[in-house]
Amino acid sequence: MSENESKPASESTDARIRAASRKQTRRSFTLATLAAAAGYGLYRWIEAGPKIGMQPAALRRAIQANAAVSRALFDERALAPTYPVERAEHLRINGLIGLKQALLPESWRLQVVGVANEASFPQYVPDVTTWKYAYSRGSESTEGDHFTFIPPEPVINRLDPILASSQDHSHPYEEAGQSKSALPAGTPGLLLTLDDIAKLPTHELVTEFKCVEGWSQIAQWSGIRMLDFLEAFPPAKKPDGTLPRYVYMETPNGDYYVGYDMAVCRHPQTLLVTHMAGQPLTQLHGAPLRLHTPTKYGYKQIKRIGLIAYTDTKPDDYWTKLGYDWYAGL
Ligand SMILES: Nc1nc2c(c(=O)[nH]1)N[C@H]1C(S)=C(S)[C@@H](COP(=O)(O)O)O[C@H]1N2
Ligand SMILES: [Mo]
Repeated sequence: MSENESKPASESTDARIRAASRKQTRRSFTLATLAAAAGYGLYRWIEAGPKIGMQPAALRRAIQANAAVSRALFDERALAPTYPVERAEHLRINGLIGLKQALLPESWRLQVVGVANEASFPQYVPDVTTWKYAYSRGSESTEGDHFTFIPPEPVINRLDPILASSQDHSHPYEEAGQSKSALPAGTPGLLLTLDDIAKLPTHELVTEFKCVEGWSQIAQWSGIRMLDFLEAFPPAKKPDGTLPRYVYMETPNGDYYVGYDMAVCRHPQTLLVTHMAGQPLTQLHGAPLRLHTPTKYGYKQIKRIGLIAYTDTKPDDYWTKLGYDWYAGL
């Protein structure tokens, strides 16, 4: 038996991922150097140009070109760098689609659709769409209860610099409209509680969070791996024996929605997050469950997940609909 064969399979996989990761870091550095060389004049031109959605149009086109390059060059499984926990910051709040009312925590369930042998699970229901989420305007908040601090909308607008600066759009954050992947009534599936999810092993990750608007912060996340979730609640095979290629997620009211390739969901750093900075998620950071994937931009990291559906039809995706790259790869 060679030295390599005696190692557990996961260890050699990890080593390969790390090697690929180092390669990616070098390439990103080269791209950054080129971008810096393009200089201040270009930056001024970008700032002065028209805005489309979240960012200046010119910057968005450049990012889309980079996304195409990254798809061609980079291994989807390359690991994003991690940091010592001391470097973690308090992540700012950005993007409130689907979060404008406080969700009552006891009314939360995770709808899961497309699970193999779903009827054999105790959480099986014949129609997940009849589940009623309940909301509060938040004014009756109890001291120290992180679920009820959400202020009414006008206060949110004043507090959030991004929202405050985008007042020239009539509905800047709801422009993509309803999801084409919304579930039809009568869709069977599972209704999971947070306890059902918390039974899976917890993982912690300190990674850089990057928003396509051009800011980034190091944050400390903990939750369960999407990979473990997929094992606990595996997708049903299609009649031809193959697995569905996509995962679709949306907020409880369906206002924000994101589509993922199965490969992203199986990435070892893709987490279903329950805690940030050691504390349970707050409402505006996506309580009780959000997605974190350090290999993708922030707009792929949905807050307040209400539905996870396995599907073989490429799902609708809020920002892709508005012209942003589906892969959103870093
Ligand atoms: N439900 C929901 N999730 C969302 C968004 C949103 O508007 N609604 N915005 C996305 C974007 S663009 C970013 S940058 C991150 C911001 O996460 P944060 O508020 O925790 O910093 O959330 C992402 N997930
Ligand atoms: Mo973002």
